[in-house]
Amino acid sequence: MGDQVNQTKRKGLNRRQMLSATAAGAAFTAGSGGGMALLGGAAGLGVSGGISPVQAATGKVELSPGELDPYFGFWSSGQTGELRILGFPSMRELMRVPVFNRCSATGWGQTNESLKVMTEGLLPETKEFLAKRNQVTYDNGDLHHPHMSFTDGTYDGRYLFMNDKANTRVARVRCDVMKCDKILEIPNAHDIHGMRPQKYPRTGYVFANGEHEAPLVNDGSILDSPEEYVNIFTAIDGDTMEVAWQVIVSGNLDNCDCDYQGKYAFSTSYNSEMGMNLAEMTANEMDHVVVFNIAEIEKAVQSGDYQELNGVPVIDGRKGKNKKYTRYIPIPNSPHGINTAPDQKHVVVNGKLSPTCSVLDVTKFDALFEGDVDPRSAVVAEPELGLGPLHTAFDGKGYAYTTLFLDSQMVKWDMEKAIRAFNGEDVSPIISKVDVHYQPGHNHTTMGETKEADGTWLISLNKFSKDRFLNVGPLKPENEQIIDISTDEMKVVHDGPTFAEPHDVILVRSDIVNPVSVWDRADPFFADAVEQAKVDGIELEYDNKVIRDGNKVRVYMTSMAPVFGLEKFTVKQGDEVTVIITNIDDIDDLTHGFTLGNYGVAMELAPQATASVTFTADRPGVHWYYCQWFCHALHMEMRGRMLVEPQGV
Ligand code: RUQ
Ligand code: CUA
Repeated sequence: MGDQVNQTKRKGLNRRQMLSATAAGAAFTAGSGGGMALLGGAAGLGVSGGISPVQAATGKVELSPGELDPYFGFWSSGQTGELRILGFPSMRELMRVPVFNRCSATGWGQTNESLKVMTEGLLPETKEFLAKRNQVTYDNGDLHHPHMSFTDGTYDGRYLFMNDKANTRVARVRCDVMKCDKILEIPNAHDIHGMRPQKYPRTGYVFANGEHEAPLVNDGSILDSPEEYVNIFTAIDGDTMEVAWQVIVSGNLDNCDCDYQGKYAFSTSYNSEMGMNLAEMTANEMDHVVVFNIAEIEKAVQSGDYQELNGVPVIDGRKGKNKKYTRYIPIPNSPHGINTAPDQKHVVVNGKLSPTCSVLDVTKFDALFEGDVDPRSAVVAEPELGLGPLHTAFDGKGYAYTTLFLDSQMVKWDMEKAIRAFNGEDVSPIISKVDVHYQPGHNHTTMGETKEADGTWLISLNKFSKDRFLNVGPLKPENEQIIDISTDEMKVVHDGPTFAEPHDVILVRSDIVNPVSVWDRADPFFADAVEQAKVDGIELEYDNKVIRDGNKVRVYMTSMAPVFGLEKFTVKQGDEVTVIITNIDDIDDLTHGFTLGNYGVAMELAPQATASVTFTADRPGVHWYYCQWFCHALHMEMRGRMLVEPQGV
């Protein structure tokens, strides 16, 4: 285990610098302090941009054994409800972080620590509703959009935020431990879809779109009066994870983004008609983008120009109401994705049912709020790109890459030329197109939604794989393809199947994200268990003891490869048992687990973490508990017995 101890120092290690230093590979294998010094020295070589220059030049997606990826990919998983972490561009799946789902491996949705995260942000009425179903939280989620927190226009490695369309929630994952620490149910809104963190000055706000319309007071008395239906835009405080304010809008809300100046957020609407069925929703040729004036909305919250609904200030930003808060820019036709370019000036709105993208200039937004200016004056280009534009990514060199869902293609185009063409010049903005397989939705470039977009890779997230992989039955995987964008001709260089349904991804330079390898004993994640232990006079790192408190029993033990601190404990049938385990191994990658046989109980015990689980001991007899994370040559022997004495004994 000696090597492993040394490797706990890996935190903060920068692989790019390591690859640049010739002797570093050997030093790393040795895991010595000398190796660290060598790596530090390599920083002086002045390699920037976060990718190995060799890799950028060759367009190679495969990495050699032991080589680390230059980017983290943070993937949504759609209706699976979790966040996934892949190395990019190798596409090696590194981790699944349970968020809205339950996880058999880690006990997410079962441990007291995770249940706290999953329940504390639910609305009272939801808790009541779930209690009637004998549930404390939802079991499902539909996670579409993962985005990292920003500082000054680029990723800062603090948090990842993500939406749940299924049950109207927004969650936050801590990047230091890669665990979800907050889940907030959004009141008044329905079915959060588009979601983006504020880019400047920092996050700050997390903007979230309620996609589906509902009566503002949704008490069951209204169905067929669409004029009573509203849609709600929400700004969440990303630090406290509380709703800061909401805005009622006209039309529905699909995707959103914001500027690099900290002044405006904006959302697409595909149902400006406020239709209630397909024909009604697609009736108009023009829908819109709604622009939110953040400073004016904050002033309204200060001055009291709002109604309070479920404890949240709700501002009326509907069309024809107060024009200080919102403006509506007409856009053809049922626009979907909306993406701010790294030039910090332009915003691309993807037309979906229109073959066009509309380019907005954020420097023209001030004028929209100042006088009676035609909102279309903020549109500076509207190139025709192909059928079904859904999302656009950027390379930081002035090029945009748009997915064409119906054409099953990616189109590369020149934003400056699109603007010139819009002004009457005879130029075509389209550089090239490449087939993808099949029907792309989101796409993303390395660092592409930040001002540090580096234009190395593009990924296309395709909704259908059809014939690209071995047939696994009627339910097929989706397909993700990596595209080399180092030249004008785009080249598909990698196919990868993936399960339901990663809508979206962000590609983050690996030096930005530096998780720890071992938990800090003072971490707030398990503060409740620490608190309870204090009350019980227990030192979590040393004591192995059973505390009885009426019919509540608290079982404290440690884990250290390959033994649990208690080889057995006894409770009575009907007791409410809480097992609290502290993994005192402080070695990199030495996780244990606690699985209680035939009790449906399992949880992860990462190095230096405390985890706890509560259950009713209603099944008498001997029940083995065992460690389910392979931890030692004697891992199979890492087990113990719970005796449940039958009632009346
Ligand atoms: S949306 S395929 Cu849920 Cu991000 Cu566009
Ligand atoms: Cu501890 Cu396996």
